[in-house]
Amino acid sequence: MEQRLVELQQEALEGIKKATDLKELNDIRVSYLGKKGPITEVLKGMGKLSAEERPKMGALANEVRDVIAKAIEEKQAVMEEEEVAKKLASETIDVTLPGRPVKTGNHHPLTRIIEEIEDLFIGMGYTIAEGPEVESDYYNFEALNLPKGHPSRDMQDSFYITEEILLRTHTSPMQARTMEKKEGKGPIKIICPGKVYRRDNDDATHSHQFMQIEGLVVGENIQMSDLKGTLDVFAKKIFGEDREIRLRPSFFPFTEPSVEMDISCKICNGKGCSVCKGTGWIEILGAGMVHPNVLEMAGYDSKKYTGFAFGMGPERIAMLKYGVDDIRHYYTNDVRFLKQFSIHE
Ligand code: 2NL
Repeated sequence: MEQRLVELQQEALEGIKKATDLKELNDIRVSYLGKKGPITEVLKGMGKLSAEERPKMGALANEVRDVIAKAIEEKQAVMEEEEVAKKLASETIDVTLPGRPVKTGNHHPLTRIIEEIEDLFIGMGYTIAEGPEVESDYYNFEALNLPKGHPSRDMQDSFYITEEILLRTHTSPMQARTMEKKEGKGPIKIICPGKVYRRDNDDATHSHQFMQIEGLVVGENIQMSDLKGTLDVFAKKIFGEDREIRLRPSFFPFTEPSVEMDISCKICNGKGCSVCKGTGWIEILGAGMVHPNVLEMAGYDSKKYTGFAFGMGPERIAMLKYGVDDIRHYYTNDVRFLKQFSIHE
C-alpha cells in the first residue's frame, strides 16, 4: 500500500510537470484528488490493515495528497502568470499611433455670415429680435407704409394663406412689432435676421425662400450721418478695411429718404471689371431714414423721434464674400459645397 502511494505521488508529479495548460492541470487534479481518484481507492483498503499500520498509512496518504495539491497549486500559479504575461505581450497598444479622426460638421455658410453680421452689430450695442414667418397683412404691409393697393402687395409677389395672412416678404414686420411693443416709446437698436418668402421663379440669383437681415435704430437726433457711419463700419468689417462705400438715392416705401449702398469692387479696386460690370462698385444693401408714417403707426412721435433702417440679403453678402456663383448652392446641400465653409482643415 505504501509502495502504491509513493508511485501515485511520482506519477502525479510527473504529470503536473508535463502539463502544458490549465485544463490539463485541472484534469490531473480531478483524477488524482477527486472522490473516485486512486488515493481515495487506496484509503478504502485501509480496513484490512493492522491497528498500528492504519494511522501511519493514513498520515502517508494525507501527505501524498498534500504534496500533489501543493504541486498543482504552484504549477497553476506559474501558468496563470505566464498567461497574463502572454496577454500583455500580445495586447500592447502603441500610444504614439495617431487617433482616428472624428468627423465634424460645420456651420452652413448662411449661418456663418448671419452670425458674423449679428456679432458685429451686437458689438455696437444692438440686440437680436426674431419673430413669426407667417405674418398678418397688417405687420407685413400696412404698418410699413404699404397701404392696400400698393404694387408690393400684389398676390403675385407673396404667398398668401388667407386674404389677411401670408408668409412674410421681409423681416420688417418684426421691426414694426418691436416699435409697437416698446414701452415708454424709448430708443431702439435691433437686428432682425430670418427667413422670408416671395413668389419668384428660382434661378442663379433668385429664390422663393431666402434670408434677410434688417437693422433698425430709433432715437432722438438720429440722422443720415449715423446711418452712413454705421454702414461704413459694417462694410469694412465684413469686406475689409480697405473698402469704400457709396450711397445712391433710391426708393423704399418705408424709408424717406432712401438709399442703396455700394462697396468699391475688391477685384479691380474701383477701376472697373467683369464682377462690378465696369462700374467699380458693387451693390450691397438698401437703407434709409424711417418714414414718419411708420414711426407714427407704431405709436412714436415722429417730430421727436427719427430713425434709420437697412436691409440686406445674407445670400448675396456671402456670395460676394466667399465667391459663390449660384444662390441655389445654399439650398441644395451638396456636401462638396458645404464642406468648403468648414473652419477645420
Ligand atoms: C433691401 C432693402 C430695406 C428697410 C429695409 C425698414 C424697416 C422698418 C422701417 C424702415 Cl420697420 N425700414 N427696413 C429699410 C430700407 C431698406 O431693405 O433691398 N433689402 C434687401
